[in-house]
Amino acid sequence: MPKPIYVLNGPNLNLLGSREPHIYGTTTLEDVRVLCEARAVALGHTVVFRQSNHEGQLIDWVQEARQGACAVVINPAGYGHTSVALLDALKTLTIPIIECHLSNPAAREAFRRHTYVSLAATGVVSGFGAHSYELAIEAAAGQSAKADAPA
Ligand code: CA2
Repeated sequence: MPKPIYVLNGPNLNLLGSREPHIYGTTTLEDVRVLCEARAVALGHTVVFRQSNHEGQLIDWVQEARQGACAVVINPAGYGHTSVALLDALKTLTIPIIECHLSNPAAREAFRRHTYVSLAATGVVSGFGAHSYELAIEAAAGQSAKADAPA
């Protein structure tokens, strides 16, 4: 069994499903966790699924992923647009990093068009609501298998 895929969620995503459904949908974060687990298990993987409103906590989990994960899926939420520290932590990883967004930040306010996380990401999935996470799990599993394949 490969190491787990870490799925890390940033600030305010614990409110998913209860506010701004026109932007983020009605799916809760617990629903998203169930979707991620199902997709991962179908692909022979497991997930460690976490959310924090605190930048340092997210950074600690990224550092933990250096040893503990085969890939990271991260929805950095607002910290994607602001956190050089989170970028610095992600840049220490040698495993695939999939940046994931429910909405399509590129189609929203100008300040959402830049994310620091993208500078470290292997790829980005955005705009498909909760399905973005399922696509991100598929990408993480595929990229991790590619990284492990003999040359
Ligand atoms: O589309 C995404 O997934 C975002 O990462 C969500 C962030 C936003 O800052 C990014 O630009 C795009 C916001 C997360 C806040 O989540 C909420 C969920 C429900 C109600 C209120 C906020």
